Amino acid sequence: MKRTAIYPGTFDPITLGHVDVVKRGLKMFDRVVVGVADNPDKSPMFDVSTRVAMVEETFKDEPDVQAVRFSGLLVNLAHEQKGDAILRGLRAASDFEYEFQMATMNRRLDERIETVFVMAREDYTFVSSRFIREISSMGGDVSELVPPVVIPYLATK
Ligand code: COD
Repeated sequence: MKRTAIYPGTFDPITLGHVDVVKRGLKMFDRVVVGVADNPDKSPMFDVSTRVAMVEETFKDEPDVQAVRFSGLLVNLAHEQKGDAILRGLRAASDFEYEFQMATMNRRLDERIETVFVMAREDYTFVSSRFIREISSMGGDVSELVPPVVIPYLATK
């Protein structure tokens, strides 16, 4: 039976840190569904369709990775997509508290769905969408930190 991981996030925009998490997820799961959150509270730089498009273009040659937009509860997305686990990445101790609360809450909502963490690769521990947005909007070079497809999107901002 195929094992599916749901990798949820804001992906505003997708970075090479996110790509690394997906690739490592594919070593443990047959399929990774990247769930792009449509969360109006966050006022992201890119609208949700653009964030989904960037993920789709990044993984266009990877048939086992699919991008979907979601709103509402993550566990509902996991049910819809027949997900076996939630996949998340950990960069530093500062990520831990939020991730721990989220994993605990999701387990309360559905006992069967486990959250699986992968540690960020050393070269990407400092990469975050927030820094990418900030550096890029101030004219800095982020080409070594995001998938090449993201660069033209950043240039529109
Ligand atoms: N290396 C490794 N991992 C990384 C890196 C990196 N360089 N950068 C980011 N990551 C990891 C993050 O730690 C995270 O695990 C994941 O990648 C996605 O990151 P973001 O920043 O794009 O996404 P978030 O953290 O903003 O996503 C939050 C959700 C949208 C998942 C969350 O708000 C949610 O689940 N919303 C749905 C509502 C819900 O179900 N709520 C109840 C559960 S608490």
